[in-house]
Amino acid sequence: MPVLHVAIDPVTRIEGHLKVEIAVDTLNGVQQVVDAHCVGTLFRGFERILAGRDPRDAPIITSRVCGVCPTSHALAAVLALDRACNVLPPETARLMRNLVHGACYLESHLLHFYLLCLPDFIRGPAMAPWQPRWDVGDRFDAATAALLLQHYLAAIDMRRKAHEMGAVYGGKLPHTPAYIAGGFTAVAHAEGNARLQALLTEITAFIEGTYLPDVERVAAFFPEYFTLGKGCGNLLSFGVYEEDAAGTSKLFRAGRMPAGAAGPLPVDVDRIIEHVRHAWYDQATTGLNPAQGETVPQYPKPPGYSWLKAPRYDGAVYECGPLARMTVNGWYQGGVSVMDRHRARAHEALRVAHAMETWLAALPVQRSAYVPCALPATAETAGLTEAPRGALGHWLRIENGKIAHYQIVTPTCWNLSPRDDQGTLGTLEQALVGTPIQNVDQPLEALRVIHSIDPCLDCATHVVRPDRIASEREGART
Ligand code: NFE
Ligand code: MG
Repeated sequence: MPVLHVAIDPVTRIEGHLKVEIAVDTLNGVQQVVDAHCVGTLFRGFERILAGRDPRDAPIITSRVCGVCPTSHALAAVLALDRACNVLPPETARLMRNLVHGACYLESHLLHFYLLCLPDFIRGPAMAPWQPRWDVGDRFDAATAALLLQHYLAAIDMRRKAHEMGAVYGGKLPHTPAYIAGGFTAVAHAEGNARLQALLTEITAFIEGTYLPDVERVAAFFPEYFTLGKGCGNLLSFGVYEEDAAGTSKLFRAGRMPAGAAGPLPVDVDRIIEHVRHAWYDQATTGLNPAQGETVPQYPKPPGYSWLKAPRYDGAVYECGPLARMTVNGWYQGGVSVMDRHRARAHEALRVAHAMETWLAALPVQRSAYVPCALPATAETAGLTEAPRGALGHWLRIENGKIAHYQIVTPTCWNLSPRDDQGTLGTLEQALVGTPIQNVDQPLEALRVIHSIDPCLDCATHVVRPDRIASEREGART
C-alpha cells in the first residue's frame, strides 16, 4: 500500500492556528504514523510590534499574545522589567502575582482536560460543539459517559469561577493590567480575600473530587495511551511561583531531565538557540540565542513550513509543560505519554491550588504592593517563568529608554517546533511518529496525541457565531 498523506487542517480544540500533516504507512502489520509536520499557519509578529515602544507597555502588549496564558506573559515581562529597574517586588506583590497566575493555571488546566480533550474520548450529545465529529467509539459504559458529560458542563462553570478568582485582584481576566514593574497595582482587602478563598475552596474541591478521578476514569478505559505519544523524552522547566522576593526559591524549581537522566540538571538559558531553517524566517537569523534573536519573516522560503521557530537546548529537542514541571520536581514519577501528560496536569492543578491557599493566608490587607522604580535608559535583561503549557521566556534590551529588542520563546515553540537545522523533528512531531491509526479518514489517535500536549499557536479572544455571515462575524469579536 502507498504511504498515505493526511492533513488535519485546522486542528480544532486548541488555541490558535495549527495544521498537522502526517504520513501513514503499514509497518509490521500495523497502520501507523511514519512522519509528521507541525505547521503554525499564522504570523503575528508581537516581537516587532514591541520595538521602539516604552518598555512599561510590554506587560500590557505581550499579554495579548494569548487569551489562555496572558497572565504568564504579563509576568514574564514584569520580571524582566523588575531586573531592568533593579528592584525587588514587595512581599504583597509576590503573593498577588502568584495568586492571579495560579488562577490562570487552574482555568487553563480545567479548560484543557474537559473542553479541549474530553470530546476525543466520549461521544457527547448530537449537537454543537460535539458535532460535526469523528467517531470516537463507545468504550465507556453509559453511566460513566453520562457522568463525564455532566462534569464537562460543571467544568465550564469552574473555569468561569477560576477567571473570577483571578479578577479579584487582577482587575479583569483575561489580560490583567495589574502586573507592573516594581509590584502589583491592587491592594488586598478583607472582602477580596474572603471572595478569593470561597472560590478557591470550591475549585479545589472540584479538582480533588472530580478532575483527578475523571482523568483516572479516562485512563482506565484508554490504557494504551500510557504508551503512545512519547516524543523526545527530554523535559525542561524554567521554574515558576516565586517563594521569595528575588525568586531564588520557587514552588516549581527550574531544571531539565534529558531522557534517562537520574535527576534534574540545571538550566542555563545561554545554551538556548532558535533554528529557522524549516520556519518562514530569514536563514541569516538562525542559531541565535533569544538575547540576540531576530524576527525577520520570509515567506515562502523553502524548506520552511511553519511560522514557529525551533528552540533547542544544547542542540537538543525538549518538551515542556506540566509533565516536565512535575517530573523535574520529583512530584510525578511516570513515563512520557498522552495519559502521563493528563495525569501530571491534574496533579499539578491540585498542587497549585494548595499553594494558593498558603499565599492567600499570608496576604496582608491594606498594604501597598508597589515600590517606586525608574527604568534605566539602557538595560539588557530577561524574564523567565512557566506558563500553564511550559517554559516561557521574554528577552528585552532597552536603549534610549525604549525597547530596542524583544524576543519571546513560548512553550508551544518548544513543543510544536518544526524540524531544526539538523533535520531533527520537533517534540510533537516525534510524539506522533509510531501512533497507530485505525482510520486514515479520521486519525483520531493522532488527535489525542496532539491534544495531550495542549498546543497554543497564538491567541485572540474571539466569539464565533456560525449563524452570522462573515462581515457580521467580524463585528462580533470581543
Ligand atoms: Ni497561548 Fe501559552 C501557555 C504561553 S503557549 S497558551 O501556557 O506562553 O504558547
Ligand atoms: Mg519568538
